[in-house]
Amino acid sequence: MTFDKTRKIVLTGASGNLGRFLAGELVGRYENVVLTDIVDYPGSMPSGATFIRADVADAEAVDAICEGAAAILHFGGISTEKSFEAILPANIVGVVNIFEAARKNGARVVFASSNHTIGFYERSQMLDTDMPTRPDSFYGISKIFGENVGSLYFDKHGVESVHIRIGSALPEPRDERHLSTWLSLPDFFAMIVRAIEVERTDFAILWGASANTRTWWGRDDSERLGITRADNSEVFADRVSGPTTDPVTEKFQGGVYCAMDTVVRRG
Ligand code: 15L
Repeated sequence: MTFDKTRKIVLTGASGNLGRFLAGELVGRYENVVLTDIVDYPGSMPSGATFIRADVADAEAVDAICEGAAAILHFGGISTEKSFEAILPANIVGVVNIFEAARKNGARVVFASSNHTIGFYERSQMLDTDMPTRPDSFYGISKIFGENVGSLYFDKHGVESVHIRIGSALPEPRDERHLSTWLSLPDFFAMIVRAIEVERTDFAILWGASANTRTWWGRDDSERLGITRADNSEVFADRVSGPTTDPVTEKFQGGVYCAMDTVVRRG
């Protein structure tokens, strides 16, 4: 069955970098795109989209925005390492609110997970998504939490979700690490479209990376979902910056997140 493009698609985190890219692409394909973020949409809104300012930690607001949605693309919350106090409402409470709204509306969730769920694996290791997680930050823990909420809501309530462990989604890779973690924007959008439109996903995890020669990431649910990747960072290999001088950053897949001292400094 083909996906009905008039159905409502909600995008949280719409004012962020990836959110703005997605918003622009989504309106070209879907007729009822609702954008939301805790901050206003910067610049001009993609034509045809509706914007509602809201905090994902506010369950009532999330419920109202998601009413009647077919898919909720959850890119809201904090997207880098921050204090646990900051992560808690934005990424922990927020993701539960999203899945509750999905349950009430029979919606599918596409979750912006991250490579920081596995950041403390060494760069010499090839990973599959069914290997144990190894977070490198409170941020990474919050993304593991989101994946686990997805697993619970599928098993308990039948809510489908696709969790994309995004590597480095950028127009072009900038440094040597990105040659392994890069996700081109066209590959990213193709993944999102498939995650929204494929007949059935159950609970799925994808590596959010292109077909990079230097990848650290192997098996995931791509085949089951019919996802293919067209781009390879290797074409940029002679243009990226070299390694840093920090041995921890260079040893682990999460890079600088592994080297960061705890950001929790009270008082
Ligand atoms: C992420 O999850 C972050 O949101 C992004 O800012 C980058 O740090 C990216 O990972 C990365 O690991 O390159």
